[in-house]
Amino acid sequence: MKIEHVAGPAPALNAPDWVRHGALKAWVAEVAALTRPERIHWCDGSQAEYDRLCDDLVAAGTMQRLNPAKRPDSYIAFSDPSDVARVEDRTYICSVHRHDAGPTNNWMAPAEMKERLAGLFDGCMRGRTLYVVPFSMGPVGSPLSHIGVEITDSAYVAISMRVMTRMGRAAVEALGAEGEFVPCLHSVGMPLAAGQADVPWPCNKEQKYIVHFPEENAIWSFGSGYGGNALLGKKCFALRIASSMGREQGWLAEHMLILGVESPAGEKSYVAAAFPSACGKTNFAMLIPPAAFDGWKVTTIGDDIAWIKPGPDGRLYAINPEYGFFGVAPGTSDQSNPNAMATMTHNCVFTNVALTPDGDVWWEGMTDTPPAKLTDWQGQEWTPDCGRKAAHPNARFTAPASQCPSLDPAWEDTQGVPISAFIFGGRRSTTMPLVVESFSWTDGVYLAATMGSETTAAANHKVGEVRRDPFAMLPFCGYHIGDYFDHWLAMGHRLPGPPRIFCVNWFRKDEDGKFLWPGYGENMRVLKWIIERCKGTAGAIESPLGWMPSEDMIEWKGLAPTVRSNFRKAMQLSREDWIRELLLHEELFVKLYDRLPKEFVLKRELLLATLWRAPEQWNLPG
Ligand code: TSX
Ligand code: MN
Repeated sequence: MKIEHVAGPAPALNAPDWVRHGALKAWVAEVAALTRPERIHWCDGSQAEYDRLCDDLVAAGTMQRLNPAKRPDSYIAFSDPSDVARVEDRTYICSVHRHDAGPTNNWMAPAEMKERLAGLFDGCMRGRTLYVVPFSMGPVGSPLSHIGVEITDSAYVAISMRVMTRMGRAAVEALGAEGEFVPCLHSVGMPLAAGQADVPWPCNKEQKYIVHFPEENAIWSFGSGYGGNALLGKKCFALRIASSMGREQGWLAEHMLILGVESPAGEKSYVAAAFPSACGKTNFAMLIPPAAFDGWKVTTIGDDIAWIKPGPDGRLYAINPEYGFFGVAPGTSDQSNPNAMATMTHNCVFTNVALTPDGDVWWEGMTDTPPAKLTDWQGQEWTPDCGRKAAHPNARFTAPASQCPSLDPAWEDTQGVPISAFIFGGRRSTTMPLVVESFSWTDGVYLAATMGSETTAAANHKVGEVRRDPFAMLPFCGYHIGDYFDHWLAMGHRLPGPPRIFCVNWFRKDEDGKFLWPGYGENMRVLKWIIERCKGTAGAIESPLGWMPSEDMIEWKGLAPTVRSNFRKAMQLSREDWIRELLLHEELFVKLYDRLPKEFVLKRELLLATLWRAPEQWNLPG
């Protein structure tokens, strides 16, 4: 991207001899001239470099080393209390035409936004090091992979990018002299005057901007050092920019986990699944089947993002573009997710969790009984009766995927893994059945487009209200969400045998507010039916909503009969609930009206017509 206001002296470019890309060097020089860092460091991605940057971060007070006997090679960081999560209201899609960003994204004209950003970035790295962070999203050299280069003035970002992406020299070498890369410009937005002391977590409390230019595949982020605001390979590149690239180039960038299921006969299937936040996506990606499922194995390809392209055989193939996990820590335990706990025993960066007196970490939900004394995420002394949370609800672990015990052997395969099914799920205490398979690709896209989730205590809104989150992509789609639905419809119609589409709901409750389904590892029972539907070996009943398993089509071995007896309730469709639900669908459709696929209007009418019949005329499992 062209930067207009250039002035003042810049430090030596310092490009190593393995950087042969002229346009990359020119971009770095241009950014340095604008932002005026004290020095420039090109990241090679080596262990020595990681260790040195971690030492620097410890010296700066950003991180503390954890007790090597408890948590080897691991660190804890406390962020500024004003910089703890993605800032959706400061996130922009800057397409030339407002309508191409759609009604669900913030928009500003690119020229106007660039002018504003150029003002903010002018001199914003004074007194700091500019790190050049080259990275590959996906295995280096895979036809499904894409390369980015993040310029950042945060060493915390540089070391996090080494865990979360294939970062360093190999990515630059794959780029060659004129390969394409996504320029990702990031600053914490807190320049240091001569002699000014730094703070442990620099950020800009007044101004934050997370900006995407989908028409030139560029990202500018200002003012935050946290998570998706700052690790630009993840939500900004791998979802927002990549979704826009995928639409142009005929592929999908999705907010999906990818897991493998191996049957006792050794048959392997892969599924990709989308869930909104607070549905246990990482837990599902690392699921451990119940003991009764002897010989069944679940393996992990990824827990957050999938890049999916049609292969030469007409099937869809998926990669996980990431290299690590940036997971929510609170709620993660040896009960909810032993594989995640094992992944973070070493080489892990924890952010905004609590620190134990013996130099280890703790968070709400990690153990039933909290430690008697802690240092909380704000550095304050904490006791169980103090009335505050020890860890921030959005506290994170950053750990290499390679340390995950359930990691799939094919996770770095350059051709990706073939996807048999897409699964969509939300947190719904009513209305949505435990599982349903759509009648067709078009019907499945409708179900995914209208999916919603009940809000939990984590954010500042009414608890229990249903929020529509189409494909779990609402905050992550880099263009008009109506066009996105259309792209999904078109993708399916181009394939000879597209994956089947399923909806699940682990969170249905009875009249007393008790969960009807045990969840966690027991979800294997639903997953098994899904896999067998794909193979054509499981039966189903034709309900008004789609194909559903009856009780005898589910494997119940090893589960208490009381749980089994809840199945019918967990599968029920209520006419009242569904008529209310379809009114809410219309609320969403009105917002997207001129770019809403016509199929959706008709599908909604068809559902309404079917459901209006007396429930005694419905086919339901039971
Ligand atoms: O992650 C969850 N999954 C998916 C696991 C593969 N959670 C945690 C959600 C918050 C992130 C779940 N919570 C799941 C689930 O399937 N189901 C539930 C609801 C639930 C909670 C507790 C019990 C049963 C269901 N039972 C007891 O605590 C005994
Ligand atoms: Mn996510």
